[in-house]
Amino acid sequence: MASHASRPTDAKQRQREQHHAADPAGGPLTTDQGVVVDHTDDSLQVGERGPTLLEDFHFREKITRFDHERIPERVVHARGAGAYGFFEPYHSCSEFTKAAFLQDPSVRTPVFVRFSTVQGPRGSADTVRDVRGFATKFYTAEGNYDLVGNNMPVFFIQDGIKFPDFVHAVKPEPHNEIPTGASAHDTLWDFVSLQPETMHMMMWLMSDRAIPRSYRTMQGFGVHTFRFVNAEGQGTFVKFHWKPKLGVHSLVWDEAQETQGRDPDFNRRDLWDNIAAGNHPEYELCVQLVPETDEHSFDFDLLDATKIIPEEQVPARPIGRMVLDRNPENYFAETEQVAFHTANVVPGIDFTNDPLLQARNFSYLDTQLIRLGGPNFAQIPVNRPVAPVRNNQRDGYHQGQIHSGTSYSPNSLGGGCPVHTGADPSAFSHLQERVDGRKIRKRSESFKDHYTQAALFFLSMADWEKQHIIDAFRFELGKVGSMQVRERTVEQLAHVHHGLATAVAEGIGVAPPEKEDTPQPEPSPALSLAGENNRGDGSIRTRQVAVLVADGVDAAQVGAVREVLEAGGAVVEELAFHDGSVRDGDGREHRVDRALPTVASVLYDAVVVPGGPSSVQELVADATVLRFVRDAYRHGKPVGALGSGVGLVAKLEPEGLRLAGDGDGAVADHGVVSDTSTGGAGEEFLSQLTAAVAAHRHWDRPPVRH
Ligand code: HDE
Repeated sequence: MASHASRPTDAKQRQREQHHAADPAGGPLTTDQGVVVDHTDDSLQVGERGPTLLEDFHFREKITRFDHERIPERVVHARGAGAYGFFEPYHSCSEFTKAAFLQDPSVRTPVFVRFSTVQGPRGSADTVRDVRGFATKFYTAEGNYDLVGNNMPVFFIQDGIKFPDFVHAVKPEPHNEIPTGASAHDTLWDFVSLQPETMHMMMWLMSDRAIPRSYRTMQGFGVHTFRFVNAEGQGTFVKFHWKPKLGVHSLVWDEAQETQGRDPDFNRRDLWDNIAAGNHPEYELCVQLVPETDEHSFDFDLLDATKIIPEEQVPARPIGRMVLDRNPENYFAETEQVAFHTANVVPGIDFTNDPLLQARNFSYLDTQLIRLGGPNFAQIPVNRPVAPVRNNQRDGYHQGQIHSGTSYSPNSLGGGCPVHTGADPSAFSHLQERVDGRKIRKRSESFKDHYTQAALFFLSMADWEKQHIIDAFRFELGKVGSMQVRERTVEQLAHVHHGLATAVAEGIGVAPPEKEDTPQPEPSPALSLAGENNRGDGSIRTRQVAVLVADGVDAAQVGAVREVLEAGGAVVEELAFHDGSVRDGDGREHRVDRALPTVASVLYDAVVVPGGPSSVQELVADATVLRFVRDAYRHGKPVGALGSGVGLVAKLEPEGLRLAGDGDGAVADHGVVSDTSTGGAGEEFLSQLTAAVAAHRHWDRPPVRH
């Protein structure tokens, strides 16, 4: 299994074979009318060189169907990847919600999840700097519930009426449709610099959260404050979090950019391959609960989607887990046609008056009508509830039901069906919240602090995360042509953190801002990727480790490395100059997994160079091999070297790479693990290598010059 396989893996192959065996269309080719076709390779024409005949209905049908294969892509979140799975609660949540799927640990609710990027079109690259969508459809016994979240807990704007403005600003510019899948351009930053409520979200977008290593190592958030409602009709405010079991891991920007070319499907492939190989991604659903009586006890407004509730203030309690264990059969039918809607709620889950959520509750149904060509999209298999559907809604494009009987209410001729007595305790009934006020267009005063939580995010970061944020602002604003926009953005940043604003200004040719008093909130360690809560289970499961080999490689060392890493759940791939096999140090044939020219360092999480003098001699002479190791080091990845392999890694010492001191045993320095002894890979080396891989990245290395 590999995250960048160019040939079918065993699992994939098996899946295809099973699929074909089960294919009901396993007979002769027919038209859409079921007429068997005798020939599909040549159109019907007059003589061998004559014109094509209009009466060739098979040709016309085939081309017409082809011409109509596309539907409008999503206005935002066009590029996505989906998977099926299940959700099960850990315990009953009846104290807070009557939602049936949150009551019984023995009840598994099927789910479909779609991960996505926001800005780029369907064919854009995966590893762009962007927000990721994390949308979950729960097919519950009480109807479908959609939790349509993102991998960041806040949003760019506070009121949905600004959404078209924001999206127009971030999308490619209208005259030349540039840039694709990127926010580094004038119109976005123009908007940002004039709309300070974006500041908190921009901190997240400039952080490593915007370039996740994998959809499997990404958090999800419901963003808005929602409401749980229990059987007594009592409401509780709730914020939803998904926490990945493997921890939260990201790429670095240089790597993310290169990966866009090396494997534009990097995240999509990673999800697919891991599910196919049985490495089923798992996420914990956590909730932050706030009693209604505490609605006003925060120094921000719970209805403001540009704010988080720090986990130190209100803990995120785990209430269940979701496992994704099945790939879709057909991308279009399932991942493209899935239709999420924030207003798809079930009894026990309700809305708040968050003006962003209220706007979403209109938009998602509306957008499906155009995208899926009419009102019957809930009948598409991926959208169909498992709960029975009975109502008087009729007809319309793509009606798939053959309704009979009456279609109005009240009726007597249809026996009064479908009934709605209003007395059914399991029916959805909206929480009876008292609301009164004037009709006004006015942002609440309680929504006006745009800087404190932006500062909170920055102050909560580890030093390397802060540096990545500064670099990202410099990169993005460095691509902005208008100096005015650059300056205005720096002015905004100056309200967040003077040091950040100054460092950004220096990188983009703008005068540093005046020192001013900026907010000094207490940091929230839960926000940092370095924080304990984001490290996952500490295992090396599914990490991709490259082992570089050539003729003469020490097969025993490779075997020992493979055995230990694979036992921990990592995926080890031996890369040689060509596919097939090499000769090991004893002249025996030794199979390799992949040819080096088809892959790159950025597609792996770690690299190991085993010994074998002639293998290393051949490898060291090749610039791509040195680049492989250099890139891994630059990107903070573990580097392992054994015996003569240490000599290869040492070639990069003049550039600044740091190896731990000499000595016979295994030594490690910031994730560079080496052992010059000529024996096999010893226990000490293997345990240090495993620890280095488990740490994922090693940030505080001395930099290399190259
Ligand atoms: Fe969306 N959003 N959104 N959004 N959104 C859509 O619905 C919209 C917002 C999110 O994989 C669209 O079916 C408005 C916040 C995800 O299919 C559209 C506003 C959050 C997905 C739409 C927001 C999201 C969408 C486009 C401001 C995080 C992809 C196609 C009021 C909590 C779902 C579609 C999938 C998709 C509207 C803001 C997440 C146009 C008007 C906040 C994950 O209806």
